[in-house]
This record gives sequence, structure tokens and C-alpha cells, in this order.
Amino acid sequence: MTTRTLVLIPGDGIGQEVVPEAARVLQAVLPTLHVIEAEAGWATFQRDGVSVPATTLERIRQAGAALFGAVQSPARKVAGYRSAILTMRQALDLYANVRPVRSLPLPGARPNVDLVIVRENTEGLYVGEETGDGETAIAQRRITHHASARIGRVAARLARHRLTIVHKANILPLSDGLFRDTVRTVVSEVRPDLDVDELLVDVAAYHLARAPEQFDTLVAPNLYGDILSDLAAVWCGGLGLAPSINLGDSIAVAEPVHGSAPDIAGKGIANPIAAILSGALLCRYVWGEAAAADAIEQAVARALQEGAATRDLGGTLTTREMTNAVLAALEG
Ligand code: GGG
Repeated sequence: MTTRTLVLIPGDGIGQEVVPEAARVLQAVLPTLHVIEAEAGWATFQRDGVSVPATTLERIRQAGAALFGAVQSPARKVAGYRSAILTMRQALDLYANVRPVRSLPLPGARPNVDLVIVRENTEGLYVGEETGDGETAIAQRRITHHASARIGRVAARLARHRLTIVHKANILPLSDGLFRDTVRTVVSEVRPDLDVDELLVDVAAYHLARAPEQFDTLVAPNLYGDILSDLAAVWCGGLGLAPSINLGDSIAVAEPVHGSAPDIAGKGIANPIAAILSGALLCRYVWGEAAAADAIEQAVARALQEGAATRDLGGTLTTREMTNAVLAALEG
């Protein structure tokens, strides 16, 4: 029997509540899963002066898989601080952020949405190179052939029949043009069967809001992918239900798309579904356990169908009760 190790990194705010619950579900489908804990986030920085301790990075490297909760970063510059999630993505070269958006059985939800946003995860505006003198501020936005080619390969691998390249090359012909052209070339080499098209990011936002069913897989530079995936999360029932996974070549960190939600942190009412579904992505993309991933996803759908909902979905369940409903559906 394979023994796998998962590093749990709850992080800030509701990450502390949803990550242990997601681990319970993972251990129900993979009973031999070995779970260890590690720290990262704003609270870690305030205590230790570093947002991601070297021991955390080392544990993730050794295990190859982690489940991260959420991070809360201050909206002002703090000397020496760098966001924990950005640090992990860059230090571990987690270059692809994969965000599936699938309709869930919720009252009033939109049916037939089943799309994936593949977001470049290491460059764009997130290189974090800003200068400013109080009068003018400049942020570097870097696009490279190397990063565009490898995100193109991931998107080509994940797309079923259609791949939409998102860019703004009419305004940024050098940078977004490089992204678009590189992805197109790579995809035509590795998946000549795919139907490849492209949309300006603003047009992509319009179509994602108007007719999300038409999309299969979208690939986008970092910031566009971030914004579009939050927009698209509306269609799976909201951010509390939206999973994601950061993939490198041999390391992965899954994380719910939502943040630390300080307004409800500590109350035990945060929705654990996004974290639970992020665990399913580890099963599918990292451990090759497609049956376990399917089981988790189907149990979540059944629990929601049977009326289970945490308070942010208008229900009355606590975080633990929602997880218990998923566990019961797994057994049922
Ligand atoms: N689980 C994703 C998450 O925590 N998102 C919030 C986020 O990225 N905040 C920006 C930051 O604090 O670095």
C-alpha cells in the first residue's frame, strides 16, 4: 500500500478551521495518508519575522504535496513581509494555478458549467517589483517565453476539446503578445487536435459572466487568471466552494480560492467545501487517485443536494457539521 505524506498549512483566519476538516475527508478516502503540519502566513510573520519558515518549505519539498488554507496580508507595505502564498509559489516554482469551476447542486445555481482556468503563477505583476516616490509608482510586469511555454503545456494537457487564450495584446503587444504567441505555438505542437481560440481579457470577463457553459479551458497570465477565476467562481456557488491547486513539476500545493475571511474567522461557520474539493484535486492531479477524487466530489454534491449548507450559503451548519455531512455522503 502506498504511504503518502500531506503537509497541512492552515495559515490565517478561516484557514485554521477549514484545512483540518478537509484533512478528515482525505483521510476517509485514503486511510494510509500520513498528515503533518507546518506554519505560514501573516500571523507566522508577526511572531517569527518570516511568512514561510524554511522548515515549512522543506516539509513541502519532501512530501511533494500540501494543503494550504488562507493568508491575510496587510494592504500596506510592511518591511520584510512577502505574502506567504506568493513566497511558496515562487520558492517551490509552483508555476501553474489550476482552478476548476463546476456547477454544484445548489438552489438557483447555474447548471452545465464545467470549465478550468489555468493561471500562470510565477510572473506577470506578481513578481512584486514596485518602486515609488509618492508621486509616481511603477510595478514591473514580466512575461517570459519560458513561463508562457510551460503554462501552455499544462493548459494543453488539461483541455478536453477547446482552449481559450486570454490576453490584452492589443494594448500590450510585446508582453501579452509574447504570452499569446508562445502558448499558441506550444499548444499546436503538443495538442494539434485542440480547438484553440483567444479572447481579450475584458471580452473573456463578459462571456464568462454571460455564457460560462461555452468554455472548456482558459489559460491566462497571472493577474487576469486571478480575477477571472474569482468571477467564474460565482457559477460553482461562490468562493466558499471554489477549489484550486498550484502545480510545479514535482510539488503541488492545493488551496481554496477564498482568502482568510477575518469577518467570520474563529466562529466555526466557514464553509469547508472549497478546501475539501482542493483535497480532491490533490488526489486527482498529484497522487493519481482519480477514484478517490471522484468519491469526494460526488459526496460533496450529494451533501449539498440533501440540503447541507453552511451559513454563508444561507444554511445553518457549522464547519464541522458540513464536513460530517460530506463524510456521511461518502459512506452512504
Ligand atoms: N487561499 C487563497 C488565499 O488565501 N487568498 C488570499 C490572498 O491571496 N491574499 C493575498 C495575500 O494575502 O497574499
